[in-house]
Amino acid sequence: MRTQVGIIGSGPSGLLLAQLLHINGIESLVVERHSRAHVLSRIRAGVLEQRAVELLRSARVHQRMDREGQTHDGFDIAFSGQRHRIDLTGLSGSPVTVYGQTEITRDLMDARDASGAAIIDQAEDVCIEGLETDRPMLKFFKDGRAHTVACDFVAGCDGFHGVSRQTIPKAVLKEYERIYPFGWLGVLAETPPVSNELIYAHHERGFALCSMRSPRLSRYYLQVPLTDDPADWPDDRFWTELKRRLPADVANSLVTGPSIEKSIAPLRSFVVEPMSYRRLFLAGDAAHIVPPTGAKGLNLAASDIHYLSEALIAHYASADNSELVGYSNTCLRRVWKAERFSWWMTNLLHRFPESGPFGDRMQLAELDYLFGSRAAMTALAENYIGLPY
Ligand code: RFL
Ligand code: PHB
Repeated sequence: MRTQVGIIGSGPSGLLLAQLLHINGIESLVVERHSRAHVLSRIRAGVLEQRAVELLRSARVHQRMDREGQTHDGFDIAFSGQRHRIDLTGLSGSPVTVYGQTEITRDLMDARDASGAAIIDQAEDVCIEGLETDRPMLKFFKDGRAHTVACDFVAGCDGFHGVSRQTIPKAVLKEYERIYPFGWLGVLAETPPVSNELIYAHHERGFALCSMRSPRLSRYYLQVPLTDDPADWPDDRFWTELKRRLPADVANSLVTGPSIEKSIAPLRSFVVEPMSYRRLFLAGDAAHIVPPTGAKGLNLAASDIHYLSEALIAHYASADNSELVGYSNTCLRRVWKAERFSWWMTNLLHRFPESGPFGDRMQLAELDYLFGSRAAMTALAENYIGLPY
């Protein structure tokens, strides 16, 4: 078999790339380790920058998003028992859209099916060979049979634990990492959201976040120790702890109900440089991870795919390789700024017991400063709605 672009991973990065290439007449093959049902069962991101929304529109997968996505002009930060609003649209000129990553993935899978091109799921032992040549090959097993696909290029869209990054010689890569000493316990519940905008809560017992997927579906998070297991958190314990971390008026109006998903995600900052090696291009979580506090992971995946799709289109349209050559540097400038913002927002809002009483006071002073300064709120807003690309 052969294809123009071999894509490893059918998360949002891989599927969006496949769709943008398809629209521009470039053929690709998507190879995924898990089943489609498994990929669609993962509950992840919820907040889209306007630029990511526009990219999904240009990929022609916007119809349901435009119908069901919710426009949010701001969000609240709660601390010391009070709520304070960040007016995103007023401060930065743009809202964000709340539409689940699971729904985007579903829309992209439907578009892929409609295009007649395949997603090879449940592919085993996917690996890349021949990276030192001009004709890299994707190899994998499907239903016990070995397959080899000759590619012009390979896109490593296989997330943090994928094979693509591991295939690049160690000596070429530099990795930057920070692991945070806590995780996020997430709960999805068929209850009306407690507020019509998101609430990020700083509390001495730890961070909490009130988010949503729709007017009937809520998503809540609690900062928990990394040693905790979801089984340690029966629903009653979760709701009780969430209420304790929210201002009284919010806690009193919280509607609780049975959880339909519960999981713990570790928090990590990670960047690999460079994001490409010969004909292999890394995109999304394969190249970088942000802690979810700034809602940047999926949005960074989108900007990588914007740059990569444009670069591949230029290559096939006019043999212009300059964007492919510049891909890693172009992405990394935006990646590092989103890393900085996500790290800052994580440090601002979580409890870090090891930083002691001085650290606690610094957080409160920073929060107090933030809401006393239009300049500081504007800086937060312009990063949250997403830096331009
Ligand atoms: P994904 O989604 O991890 O997809 C990678 C795909 O590759 C497959 N794969 C392989 N396939 C073949 N062979 C192999 N060897 C393979 N290894 C892996 C995997 O099965 C998978 O299908 O990466 P992608 O596409 O780069 O997308 C990145 C986003 O998923 C991620 O950045 C966001 O979910 C992060 N994130 C958020 N981002 C936002 O922009 N806004 C948010 O509000 C937000 N909230 C979140 C988040 C991530 C969270 N978790 C669980 C980490 C909230 C949470 C709790
Ligand atoms: C979510 O709804 O899952 C979500 C929202 C905002 C974040 C992180 C996650 O910062």
